[in-house]
Amino acid sequence: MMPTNLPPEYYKAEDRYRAAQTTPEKIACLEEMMSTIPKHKGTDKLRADLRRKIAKMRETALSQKGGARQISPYYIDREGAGQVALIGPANSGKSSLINALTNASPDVAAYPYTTHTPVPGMMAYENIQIQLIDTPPLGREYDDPQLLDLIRRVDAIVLVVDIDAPLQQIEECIAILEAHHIVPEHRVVLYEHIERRLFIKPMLVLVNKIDTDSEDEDFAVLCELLHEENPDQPCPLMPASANALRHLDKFKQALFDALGIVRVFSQPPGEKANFNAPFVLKRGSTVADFAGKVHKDFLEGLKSARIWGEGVYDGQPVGRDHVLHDGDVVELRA
Ligand SMILES: Nc1nc2c(ncn2[C@@H]2O[C@H](COP(=O)(O)OP(=O)(O)OP(=O)(O)O)[C@@H](O)[C@H]2O)c(=O)[nH]1
Ligand SMILES: [Mg+2]
Repeated sequence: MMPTNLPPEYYKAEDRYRAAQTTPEKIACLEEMMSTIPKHKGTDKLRADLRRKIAKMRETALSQKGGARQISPYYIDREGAGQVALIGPANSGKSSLINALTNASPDVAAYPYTTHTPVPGMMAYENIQIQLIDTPPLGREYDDPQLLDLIRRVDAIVLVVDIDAPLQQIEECIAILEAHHIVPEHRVVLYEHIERRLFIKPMLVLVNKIDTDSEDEDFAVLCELLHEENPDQPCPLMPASANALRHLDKFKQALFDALGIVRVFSQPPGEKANFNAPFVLKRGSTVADFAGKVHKDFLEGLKSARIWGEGVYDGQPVGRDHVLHDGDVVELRA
């Protein structure tokens, strides 16, 4: 029984699914199909079928890793503590920022559409690495489905705009994302009553080309304007200059915060913790989650844990459900 009330986007995604060459592309299309199906009794079976198909494809993808990656540059293996896409209109300085912040060196040029395919790079932040992906421009005439699928997969989005035309660029890019059901976290209240599945992503808006104090003033005006327009959903604006290397440390820290992760250190009994090698966990993770990451033996056999860090006294014994904070040091015993 095929429900007849599927939206047109479902069929568009289905067409793309049929044309897809690689398993990752196929998975992305199936996920898109899934997200367009309204949730009610009449679609239960269809959604269950799709879920099964996606699970099967994922297995196939795992068995052909490497091969698939070569075929589609849009499918980038996650590395480090988080995967973040730098997106935005042509010429806003995405590639320049990737050059300034990571070990990668994509081409930079004064003409638009310099970047044709995504390029990943690693950005050091204190004792962790965050993966940043340079992407081709996002624009009305350029809403490339592969790029949108890449954005659906990442942990956070950095929207890079130019201080010369920030308002229009922010509005246009967010409109394109939302037309494809990708909603920045700060705007999620606007979608409270929407039935379908949304891709909700933490977002920072990086206003680039703030090269001097005079642009700092323009940036301050922009912040005020946007805040007045939308006091309830404050847009997380950050200044930057890729060329003059200004404000970049603050950006790194804001991005770390946006990723919603904590760094926790393992201290083997009788030894010192290695502060260069944190375990990275989602905010809200517990001692039990941490134990599972450190060693599978601890999952079942964890006897006790002691902790040094926030909200505890040094070496305080804690249970499996204790929620960890960034920078905590934990000693596990099996
Ligand atoms: N003044 C100034 N110019 C910048 C800055 N960052 C980038 N630019 C210039 O802006 C132009 C575009 O930079 P790119 O880094 O290639 O921009 P992009 O967003 O990657 O562009 P596409 O790949 O075409 O989407 C180049 O001429 C850069 O030199 C900055 O911080 N200040
Ligand atoms: Mg570029």
